[in-house]
Amino acid sequence: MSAARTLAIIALLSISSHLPASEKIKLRLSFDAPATDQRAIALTEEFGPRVLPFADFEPHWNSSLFRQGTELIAIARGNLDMTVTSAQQLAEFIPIFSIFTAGYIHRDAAHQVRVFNDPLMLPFKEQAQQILGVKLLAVMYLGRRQLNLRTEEKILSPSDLRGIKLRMPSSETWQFLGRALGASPTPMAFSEVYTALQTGAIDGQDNPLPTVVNSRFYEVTKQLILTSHIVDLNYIAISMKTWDKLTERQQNTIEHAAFAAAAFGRKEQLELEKDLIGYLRNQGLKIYEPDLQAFREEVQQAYESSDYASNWPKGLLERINAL
Ligand code: KDO
Repeated sequence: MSAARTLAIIALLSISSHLPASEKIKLRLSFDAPATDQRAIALTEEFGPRVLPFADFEPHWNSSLFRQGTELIAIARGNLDMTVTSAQQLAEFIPIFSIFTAGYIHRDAAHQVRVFNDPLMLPFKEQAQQILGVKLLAVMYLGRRQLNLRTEEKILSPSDLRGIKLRMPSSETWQFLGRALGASPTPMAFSEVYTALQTGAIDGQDNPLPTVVNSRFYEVTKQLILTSHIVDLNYIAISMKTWDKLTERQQNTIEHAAFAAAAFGRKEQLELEKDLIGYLRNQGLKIYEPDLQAFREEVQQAYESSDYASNWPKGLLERINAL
């Protein structure tokens, strides 16, 4: 964080009233990313300090508190205050979220923000609150997911992925995306992926370039295929039980802090994505541009003819595409 920003935050904190530690609200967050991931840094540097006057932000990275995919249930049961969740995890409980898990649905980071801020998002936010007791505060940019394999065969189109054992996150919609890409998907928690690539238990994984670097997957893989099959996102989420304990002023501060963290993380992640192709090539990875049209057509066709699409309110896909 720049010195100017640090001074500004200190100044902000010094004038605002600090609650005694005993009266501070505890905000325990569990997330599956490592502390060095840009989204973790964004929350530590931009969210924590802004809520310091009245809340004790306590992040737990690397799924050290709750396993990946169990955070939303923990919040619903009152055992966790915050998490960074995904459309795929929400879709496990709220089918309409499956539209945001479809390959090629979001065009870029700016499109994600327009969609999240648009009135079309209200039913999604309301259902998350009503069904899970979770409030979605802001949308984080995770990045364009690429195929990252330990095999060396050239992959140009979905048919080349036949028989490739591709690890995808455990949510059912991730497994669907793996099949839509033409591979044989296998579910696995994020924290197990490096070892599985090292031992050959899987042929590959998919994640954005910043994650491939941050989790050092390039050490145990041979190639990247730039499918950009989903411009992936996360949502900063807070328990409604925790939210309802806050004053309106504290709620506004929390919303602003989440927005600031998401904006900071998005800027950093976009910067990283630009620079990492060269870096990964220097680390020995072969990097290929596949037949994007072939992947896009195959994936979009799979979703449009899927049961998921029957959950999507009429016209919603067109409204998302029009933003
Ligand atoms: C993953 O498990 O591959 C995934 O990318 C899923 C995302 O939704 C997100 O949870 C991410 O893991 C973690 O934040 C690690 O980057």
